[in-house]
Amino acid sequence: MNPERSEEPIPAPEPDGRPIGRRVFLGTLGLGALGVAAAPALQRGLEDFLGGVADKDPTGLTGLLPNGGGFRYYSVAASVPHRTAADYRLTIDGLVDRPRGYSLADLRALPQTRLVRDVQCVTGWRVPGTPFQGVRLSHLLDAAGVRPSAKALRFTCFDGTYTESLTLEQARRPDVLVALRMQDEDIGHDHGGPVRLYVAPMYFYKSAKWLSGITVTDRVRPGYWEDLGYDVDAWVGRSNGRSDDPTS
Ligand SMILES: Nc1nc2c(c(=O)[nH]1)N[C@H]1C(S)=C(S)[C@@H](COP(=O)(O)O)O[C@H]1N2
Ligand SMILES: [Mo]
Repeated sequence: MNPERSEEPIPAPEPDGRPIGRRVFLGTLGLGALGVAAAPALQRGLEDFLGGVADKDPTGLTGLLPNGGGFRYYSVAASVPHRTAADYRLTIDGLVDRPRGYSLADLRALPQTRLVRDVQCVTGWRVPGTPFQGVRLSHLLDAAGVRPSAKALRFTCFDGTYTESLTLEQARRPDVLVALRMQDEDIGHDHGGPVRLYVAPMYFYKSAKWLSGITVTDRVRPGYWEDLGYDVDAWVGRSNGRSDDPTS
């Protein structure tokens, strides 16, 4: 089942514990209450509520397994095609002088950066000291030749659904990677492999899995969760009404 397209009411946590239907909930968004009454509930539970349907571990038992590693697997798409070194491609286009596509081998041949930071999801779970490795996004931007009118990036994914955004200034930070490895292994399918974005200082929803496109744009276009109420500037501990310790 695809949670986004479902017409079924999906139980959602309310502050008082009563479930509400999805349509009712989204209707509230449509009325513009997003910034007012609905915001605290959104910030606590929206991802669990919509994304949690596709969570591969609704029982929470993964945390007890040796390979769980504290991560929960998230996908807003019901199914995601597998891509390998043979058919993976990352395209960079938009406001650049040299648009191009990168194969996995192309990306592996570029200078690699390894970072070890905590991962923090906006729903509350945190995984300490997780290694990510890949190519600095700034490297790919320099290679593409970003035009002066450019202000932001839009990220797209081969799940066909998820999107993300960064300002150009954020994207150029040295702790933002186009990641090929996670936990010192090639990124597996469930964690968004073969290539995902890794934005170390921001909530993990910024780290788009199954990354397939980077488009340089003249303004920020909010991503999937941001259209549903999450903060566009997603600094850990300084956004989404949360006070977690920073991650980077
Ligand atoms: N394509 C895609 N990327 C995504 C998501 C998603 O649903 N689809 N979920 C985001 C959220 S909310 C989190 S917490 C992390 C989860 O990453 P993991 O599944 O590797 O734990 O991926 C982020 N990137
Ligand atoms: Mo998340």
